[in-house]
Amino acid sequence: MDRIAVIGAGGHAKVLVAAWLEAGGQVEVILDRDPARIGEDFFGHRIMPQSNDALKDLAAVLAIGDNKTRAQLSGHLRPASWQTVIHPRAWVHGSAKIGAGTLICAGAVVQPDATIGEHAIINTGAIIEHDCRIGAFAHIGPSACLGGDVEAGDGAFVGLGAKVLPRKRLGDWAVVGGGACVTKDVAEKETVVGVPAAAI
Ligand code: JB3
Repeated sequence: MDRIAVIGAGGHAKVLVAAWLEAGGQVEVILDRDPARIGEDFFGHRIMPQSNDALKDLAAVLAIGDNKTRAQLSGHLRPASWQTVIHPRAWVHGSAKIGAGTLICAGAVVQPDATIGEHAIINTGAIIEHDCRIGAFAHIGPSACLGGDVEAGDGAFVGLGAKVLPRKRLGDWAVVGGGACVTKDVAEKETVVGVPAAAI
């Protein structure tokens, strides 16, 4: 397995690096933009400042939870490639398509014919049912559950433990609050919370 560059050194990076190491991967460098973090130890590595030089000839992954930040960084960082990270205790059907730079966490389930875009996060224990289509930079939170044939657009966020009923559509950059239950389509950039989920 490649030695990769990890971009970001916060809580999400802990989850991502742990998954990568568990999958037999190795880390070459950890990059963070916060000057106060530089030189700190992170999984046995000294945190370095972010630069395209540091990414030269390396595969990299965006280990930052904020969807907009991952979208911005993917546009101006130039690693050799973007690394997909799948925890060995995730279950991903062979027919599912997972985009470059995407993280599939421990206990997540991705069923047949689901497609997940680039730089997305399928967090701990999330369930992505058959034929789901999830856009780039989306984040499906821990224990969230998407029924069959759900569509989540680019940058969509589904909070911890939320449920989305089959065949519902979440627009680009839509936000579903933790614990919500989505029973009807959610418009682009709309935020919904509660059971049944309603716009706020
Ligand atoms: O809820 C769960 C299970 N995880 C959350 C995750 C999805 O999002 C977690 O609890 C946090 O809410 C959040 O994790 P994240 O993104 O690691 O947040 P934080 O702990 O604040 O760390 C972000 C790190 O990324 C900080 O060290 C920032 O300095 C760094 N960062 C932010 N923007 C950046 C950039 N680093 C680089 N290299 N480049 C950036 O543009």
